[in-house]
Amino acid sequence: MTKMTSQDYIKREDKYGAHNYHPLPVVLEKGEGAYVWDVEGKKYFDFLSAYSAVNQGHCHPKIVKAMTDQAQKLTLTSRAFYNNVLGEYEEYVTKYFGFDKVLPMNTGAEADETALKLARKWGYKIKGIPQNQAKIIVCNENFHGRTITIISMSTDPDAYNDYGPFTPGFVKIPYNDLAALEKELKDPNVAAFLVEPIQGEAGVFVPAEGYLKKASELCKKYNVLFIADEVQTGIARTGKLLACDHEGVKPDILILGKAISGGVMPVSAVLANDEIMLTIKPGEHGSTFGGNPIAGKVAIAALEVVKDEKLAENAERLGKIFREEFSNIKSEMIELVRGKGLLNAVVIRNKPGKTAWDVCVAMAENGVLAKPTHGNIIRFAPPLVITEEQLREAMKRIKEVFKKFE
Ligand code: IF1
Repeated sequence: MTKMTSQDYIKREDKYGAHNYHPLPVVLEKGEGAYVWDVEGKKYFDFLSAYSAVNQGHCHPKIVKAMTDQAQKLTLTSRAFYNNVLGEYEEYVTKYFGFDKVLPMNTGAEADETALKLARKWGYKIKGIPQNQAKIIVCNENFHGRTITIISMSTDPDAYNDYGPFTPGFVKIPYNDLAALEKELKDPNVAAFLVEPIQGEAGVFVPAEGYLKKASELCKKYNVLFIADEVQTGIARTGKLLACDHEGVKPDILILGKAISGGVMPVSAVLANDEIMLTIKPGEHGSTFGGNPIAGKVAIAALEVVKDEKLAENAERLGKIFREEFSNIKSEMIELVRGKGLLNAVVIRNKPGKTAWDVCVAMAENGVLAKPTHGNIIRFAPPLVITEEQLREAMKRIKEVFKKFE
């Protein structure tokens, strides 16, 4: 049997798999730290980190060991019974982030949905909003997942077209606009404001200094829950443990996903204090795999790695070098570079044959993997374990690519 080529793998996926993605023509087989290898053995720097789920680097030995050890003992009990791991994880993660309680789920979307349900429940039970009148404020260009309720909040036609009818009860305001937020907060039926501290999918939109702080203060003033979706910006990605930490903001509800498991399996979490969390009673929410023993052990290991290897500090320091180096690249293709920590994006002036996609294909050929979002924005988000030497080597290759397009 001859060895399959990348094209063989691509053709097979095209035949048997849904066409809900348009991947770069790269077929990966192995990952380790900041590197991945394709089926032809070509080595790449991974500058996407599975959309910031692999902050601890690919196949981190400590996290993989936690997973395989637990998998030999007990994988899943469901929540119909107790097990010896869930409480250990719940205590660890609530103390780690400073909240009374955690509601464990699996994907980011499930965690966002859980936060929406908590906000509505709190709105009716505690704030006293009339039944079925609760409103939740969201920002234009948000991304919180792909469920029908979540895309009901979206302003991106690709996310919501032909998926109606939509879930009601959402008010959309411009991101980074405190006046627009305050105007809506005055409505006594508003239960919560859901926001990404940095809008990742939209193209790494970093709001003005103080936006998060002021927004959380306005929410307090009007008795509205401030919900931070840190699925992508959390777990040290932006140079602090949470993006909210840059402004000392403590959300009422914190949503985590992706790198809380180091990317080895789906783990997500919703954290809140008792007044909010205890509005959900037994039997009022759940999930088959939510909080399973493997997820618990994996998340503890993944969070220990963040602290032990000082990933936030590394992201802060190397992010500055990345943006500095990028601003020195003289290319009329580059409109601007923006970001925080190691969550950065470059806006490309697309021209025929010189689009963000063309740049990403050329970078892949030069051993750096990244992917465009919204046509002309390239997100650069390497694993936070990347060393300065590796970053500089990757930058050298990125510069070579832009030079080629001159
Ligand atoms: C795709 C985007 C990134 C997220 C935030 C919740 C979720 C995500 C802030 C849902 C997920 C992923 C989903 C993936 C690509 C990726 C993505 F481009 F779609 F938006 F990262 F920017 N909150 N983001 O970023 O988490 O249910 O996926 O575990 O759907 O294409 P999930």
